[in-house]
Amino acid sequence: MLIKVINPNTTSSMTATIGDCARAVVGPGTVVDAVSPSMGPVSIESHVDEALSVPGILAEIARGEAAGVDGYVIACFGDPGIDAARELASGPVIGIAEAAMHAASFLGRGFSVVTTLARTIGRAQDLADHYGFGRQCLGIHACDLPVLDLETDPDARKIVTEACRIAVETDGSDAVVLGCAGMADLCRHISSEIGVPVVDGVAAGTLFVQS
Ligand code: 5HY
Repeated sequence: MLIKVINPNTTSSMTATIGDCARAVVGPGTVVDAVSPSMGPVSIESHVDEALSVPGILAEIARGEAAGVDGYVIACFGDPGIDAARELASGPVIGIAEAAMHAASFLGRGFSVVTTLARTIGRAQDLADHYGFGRQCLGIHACDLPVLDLETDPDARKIVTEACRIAVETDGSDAVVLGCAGMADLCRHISSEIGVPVVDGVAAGTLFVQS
């Protein structure tokens, strides 16, 4: 099986991390192709960024269809272009927000989302409502780190971990959803630090496509 994981931002170091996290969960015989579009924003932190990322995503879906890809993960928490991508693709297209919220709903009565900047909270809330998780999504918290700082700030891991801890305490939630694909590699560490299941949508989405 061939799964194409599309990082809609054009930061290739983040795409490499996302690819590693997807490959870590697939079974033998499944190949993960992790890509970022050749055009689009370096990070996606607004509705404008999301809109600008869509043409590049659709180009990657079209390329994937020609290459015989079985299914796709859109690895950005705003799930940009998901409906258009599904029109182009013959197999499943899964957004990481949708995947993570589904996975978190299996872990308890309610989950918190920890995102990057406060400006992305509205989109995450809209998606929770749209996907039918409005009641289980108990809170959405920003850790105030811009997306690209996840890779460069030496305190990033600590900052996201503490935001997750506070989210669980504040919301009384049973799980945390990481609200950015750039946090994928922090998932295991945060879960062991705070003692609550933490869901990374890259892993969840990849596993949903594989099944
Ligand atoms: C993401 N932006 O997953 C979103 C997350 C965010 O470039 N990859 C991005 O902060 O909205």
